[in-house]
Amino acid sequence: MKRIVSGIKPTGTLTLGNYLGAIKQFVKLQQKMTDCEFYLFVADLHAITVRQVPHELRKRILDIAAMYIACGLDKDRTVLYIQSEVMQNVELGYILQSNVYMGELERMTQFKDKTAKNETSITSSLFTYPALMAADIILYDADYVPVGDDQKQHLELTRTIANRFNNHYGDFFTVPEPLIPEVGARIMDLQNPEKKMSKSDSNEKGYITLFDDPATIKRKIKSAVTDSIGIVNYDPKNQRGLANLLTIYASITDRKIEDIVKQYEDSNYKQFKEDLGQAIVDVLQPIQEKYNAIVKSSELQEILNNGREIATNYAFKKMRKCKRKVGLGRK
Ligand code: AQP
Repeated sequence: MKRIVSGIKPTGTLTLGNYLGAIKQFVKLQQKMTDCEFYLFVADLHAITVRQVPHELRKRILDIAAMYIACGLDKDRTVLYIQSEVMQNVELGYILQSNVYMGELERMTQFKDKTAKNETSITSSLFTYPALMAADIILYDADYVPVGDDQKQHLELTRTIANRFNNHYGDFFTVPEPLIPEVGARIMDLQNPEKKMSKSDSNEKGYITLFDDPATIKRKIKSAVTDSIGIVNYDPKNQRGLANLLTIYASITDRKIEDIVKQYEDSNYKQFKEDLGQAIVDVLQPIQEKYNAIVKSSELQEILNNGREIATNYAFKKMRKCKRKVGLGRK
């Protein structure tokens, strides 16, 4: 059976970008790829690469786990776990740090972007993050990893690391393939469509969270940056903000961009934005209801306990063999 692995960092409140670019794709994959098993984790160790407030972090970990289920993942076909609860992730992460070069890590655009924004307090774990990410994936012999556009480079490095390890120590890790969605691959910031929508962004107007109420969602869409052209058309070069809204519209409703453009050919941005706001509300409201029902339930705790047990069993056996390959320990 093929395995798909993916995770989300609890660095902020989940955004529409996380939903459309990752969680929704994951739900679709689960419906389509019935012969695959799904390992999904909350990447709390990655979150602490930048300073977090402990009680907020702990709350977000459960929020993300609950949201995964609320967004429609089949809990009976998902091994859902918290990254820090499976210690072998860290163990392998360290071994993989010894199989990746400084130059490779320095080339990662996400690291370059983050250092550019926050020049004074860059942690060493932010720099070595791709080695831990590689461990998250290859420890479980993932065949596929669904990733947004922005994570493509990290996955490429994961493949490089896995191949390097296999070449040096003999075939051992499965080399994962990326699964990149066609629509919704990259959702941009509503106020600055030059950068992607991010949950840790300081300007709340730039993103919609999965917890926003209907009025907030509509207000944020209404104030999203567009242009003075005034015609609903998909032109990412000259109408970047509008192109982003069209991408969101298409992705959230599972429609084609050209059909939406046609629908609004005699209309204006105001009507378009009102309908888009409503379309987002229609999708997020039932998700929020499900989230409220599950987040404090014992069911969620059971799902996470079960996930931890399955992931640990696999990881324990894999690491025992991995350490033997590398020559660590006594036997
Ligand atoms: N704007 C986006 N459009 C499409 N997909 C996105 N993802 C994130 N932002 C967008 C996808 O969500 C998954 C989980 O991401 P993550 O939390 O592990 O890391 P990230 O990509 O760094 O997400 P954020 O929201 O931008 O977090 P911060 O602000 O902490 O850096 C990934 O599959 C990602 O592609």
